[in-house]
Amino acid sequence: MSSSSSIAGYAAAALASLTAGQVEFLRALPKAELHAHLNGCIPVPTLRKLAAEHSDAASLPENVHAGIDQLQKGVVLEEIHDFFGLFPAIYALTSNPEALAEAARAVLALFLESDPEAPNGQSQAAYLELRTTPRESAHMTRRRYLETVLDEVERYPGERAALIVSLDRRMDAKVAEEVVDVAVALRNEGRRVVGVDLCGDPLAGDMKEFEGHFSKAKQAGLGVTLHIAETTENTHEDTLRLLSFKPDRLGHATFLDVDARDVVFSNKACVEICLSSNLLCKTVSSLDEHHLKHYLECNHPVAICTDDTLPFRNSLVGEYALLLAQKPLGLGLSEQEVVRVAGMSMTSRFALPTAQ
Ligand code: 6MZ
Repeated sequence: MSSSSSIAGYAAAALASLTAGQVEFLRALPKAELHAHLNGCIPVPTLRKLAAEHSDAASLPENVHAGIDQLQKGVVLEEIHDFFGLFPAIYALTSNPEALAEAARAVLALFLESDPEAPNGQSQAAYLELRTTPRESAHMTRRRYLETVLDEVERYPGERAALIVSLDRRMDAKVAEEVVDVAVALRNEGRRVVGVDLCGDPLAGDMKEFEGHFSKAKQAGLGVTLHIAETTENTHEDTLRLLSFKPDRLGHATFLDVDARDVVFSNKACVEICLSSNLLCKTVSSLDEHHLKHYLECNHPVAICTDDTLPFRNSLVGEYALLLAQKPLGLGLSEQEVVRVAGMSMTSRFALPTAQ
């Protein structure tokens, strides 16, 4: 899977504006992808293969094929809430262990295997922390789901890949507890689970319910990252409550008010920045308005990430191109600044279990 021919939109335009030397510089730069959702990063050809291989292909809902066509052409989102409707069609294809393993293998390869377009065969990421929400189905338990993904992650050495277990804001207390218990148990068994995440529709759920789950994960030595303040509708209380869980990293953190920013700056929690995602979900109107600029000015740790390469049709190299390209296609950072930013992603990785 190539990183540039299959990409489109903001990242592709930024990449196309760079010289061959600049592209080579970005490819060779050691960088960590710390915010990539498994089911949001499945390459289109893999989705088509899974649809064809489905045990009862005729029974697949009609919207699955139409959904894949739409993802290939590019989805246009009016607002971030439209985004979450894309997943049921994808989930219909990754609901048994064999299909899930195939999807996980393809996503790991996308980030970690050599890119056919790179002259020296570099991969996009030196290291990938892949995240996923364990789903129960007629074919697997949540534990089996995570074991299946871990089997694929652990084909790579610890310095290249690890797993973050996501809790969805829509989960009820019983399911969230089960997910954290399984994540901790797998970690204690020496499996390569490095953290837990909170994701899903940014307005769903009551965050009071989640505090105990994240504190249990922390006590077990897992890193904690939380999607936070992703929309203007996220309340001050919601944001401050999530910060009170003392996360190690934050996803997006687009609409932090002054109080919340003070907490984030004093805790030095790394902010996972997803430029194309924010532009395409219309939570940020232009690169010039992006909150990344503020974090860079304040020398606050950030990690540049892709979020969901499937709907956003981006790549990690493309996201870094958005830093280096001249305005208005990019932020016009110098190569030296880009090296510093990439270095921050590498130092913000979660710790591996001691045995690895
Ligand atoms: C919040 C997101 C997200 O876990 O099934 N997800 N949650 N904000 C985002 N930014 C736009 N992008 C993806 O991957 C898909 C799931 O990740 C979450 C959503 O809950 C989505 O269902 P997994 O592998």
